[in-house]
Formats: sequence, structure tokens, C-alpha cells
Amino acid sequence: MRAFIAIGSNLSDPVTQAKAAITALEQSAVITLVQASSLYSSKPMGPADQPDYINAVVEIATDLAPDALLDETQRIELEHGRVRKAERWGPRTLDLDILLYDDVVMDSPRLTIPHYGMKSREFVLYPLAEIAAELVLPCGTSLHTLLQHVDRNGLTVWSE
Ligand code: ROI
Repeated sequence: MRAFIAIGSNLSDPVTQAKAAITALEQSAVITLVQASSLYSSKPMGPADQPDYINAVVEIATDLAPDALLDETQRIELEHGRVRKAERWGPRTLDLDILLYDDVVMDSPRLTIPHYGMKSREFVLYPLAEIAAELVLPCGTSLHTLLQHVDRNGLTVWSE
């Protein structure tokens, strides 16, 4: 199965966090990394008094079912020092969000696929377009169409 995962970090050296997340996905015994987008710098969505984010999107191949894939991404988050804070939409060390899993549409207490926020988030859509320009979502909407409605909002490719 093919899936797309969003990576986000704005604490504890976000560039290092994002790169470590990509390495961890690459090294996972149960995931094959197919491709990774560039790293992007983005303005925080949510409270503005937090650092800018580093975001990326990766495509993976896996035999894991969606719930088992979530277990694996959460294992990686925890391994990389993720601490869940009380504040909603507050800063985070490492976030791995399952965006898409084949053409699966599901809504369980643990997991909503496609990711509920992906259609409006520039820091998801532009990195996704870099690696899967011709993608069409399970609802039939193309990534091209979504991008026409979402401003870059200061999103830039991060370079050293
Ligand atoms: N804002 C940006 N720019 N990037 C993120 O990855 C991100 N993740 C979040 C919230 C707090 C919604 N804001 C974000 O979870």
C-alpha cells in the first residue's frame, strides 16, 4: 500500500528533527520510504507566539494496516522526544500525521484518513505537490484544484 505522511516540528532544532524523522522512516523494518519532499519553513498555524515550523511530506510503501501504521509513526514520535503539551495547537518537537493511505476513507476515534486538515494547509499541500503533483484525493478532488485555493502564506523551501 502507498501512503503519505506529513512531518512537522518547531522545537529542539526542527531541521534536525525533520531529518531524523525521515531517517527513522527509512530505517523502519515495516515501512519503505519511496520519496521525501524538500524541507519547508512555514508560519505557525494556531497561536502565533511560537517558532516557525519545518514541514515535509514523504511517500511510503507498507503492508501495515492504517492502525498499525499509526502505531509505528507514534513509536517514532515518542522515540524522538515528543511530549504532548496541554495547549491546543501549541509547539511540538515532532509530529507525524498520516495524510493519505491508498484510497482509504476512514474515521475512527484514533485516526481520520484523509487527514482532516490537509485540504487547507499550505505546509501539507505544497510539499505533497512536490512529490505527487498529479495526486487525486479519494473524494475526487485533485491536488491541482486544492492548491488554487490555498495561499503559500510565506511557505519557503528551507535551505542551509
Ligand atoms: N503549523 C505549521 N506551520 N506546521 C505544522 O506542522 C503545524 N502543526 C500543528 C499546528 C499546531 C496546527 N500548526 C502547525 O499541529
